[in-house]
Amino acid sequence: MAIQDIYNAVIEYDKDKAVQFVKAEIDSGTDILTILNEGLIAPLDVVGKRFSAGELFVPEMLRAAHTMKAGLEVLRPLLAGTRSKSKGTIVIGTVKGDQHNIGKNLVILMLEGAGFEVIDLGVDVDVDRFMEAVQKNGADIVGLSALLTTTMPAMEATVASIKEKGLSVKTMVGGAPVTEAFANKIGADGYSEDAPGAVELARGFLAS
Ligand code: B12
Repeated sequence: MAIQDIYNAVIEYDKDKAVQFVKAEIDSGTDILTILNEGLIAPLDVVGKRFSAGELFVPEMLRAAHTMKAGLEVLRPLLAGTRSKSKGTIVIGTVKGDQHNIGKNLVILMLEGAGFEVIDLGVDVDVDRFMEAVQKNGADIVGLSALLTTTMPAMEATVASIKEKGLSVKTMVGGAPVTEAFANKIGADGYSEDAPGAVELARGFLAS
């Protein structure tokens, strides 16, 4: 049994095997983040590349995502850890026009595990909904996710509105096409390429 088996199960859209192999890797003591990154996330990159190359289509991308999620469910309790008193409130969502939520949900899982209270606005969230939720919940941080180059302008518009309103909330951004340079350009307070990095950012914001 190896990480490669989990990877292959996702590529082959085999949920049962994905679940079975993730359990086996946990039992054999493999690091949880290694299982997540190498077994469950890496194959989605391959699926994305095959989609770009026209070798597979949206239904296959969706099946791979569902298989990955089935494996992720097994890891969930281990990733979430034990809840402690809230360390701060974070409003998070995928920006307008974008339906991708796997990465965002992973970020939420790890933020909650680290003791933050997270308000998940879901996907396709417009500027007004972000603003309302930040104000209503007195959020300390707002997290924005985007997976499409076409929705990165919506991320920029959301950060700009928050700054314009003068809300005292830190902004952090992420998602596959988002880079540190883009985050700096749009004036976001932080960027991370993955979920553990999002936790570090959030801790840093609230410590300062
Ligand atoms: C699964 C998937 C789908 C699924 C989504 C299912 C779901 N519930 O999310 C479905 C099939 C619905 C889908 C649809 C589409 N998709 Co799609 N999809 C993907 C795929 C294969 C994987 C995405 C994923 O879940 N990755 C795994 C997660 C864990 O990674 P992640 O999202 O990057 O998140 C991590 C980090 O980025 C970061 N992070 C994420 N969010 C945040 C937020 C904060 C605050 C922080 C700090 C960090 C952070 O932490 C996460 C965990 O480590 C990608 C390819 C890829 N490798 O990205 C294409 C991809 C994103 N899709 C793509 C496209 C084109 C589409 C469609 C337009 C296809 C179509 N013609 O209909 C539609 C768009 C629908 C819409 N309006 O949103 C393109 C985008 C190309 C581009 N340049 O914009 C990609 C890159 C595929 C490709 N290579 O062409 N897709």
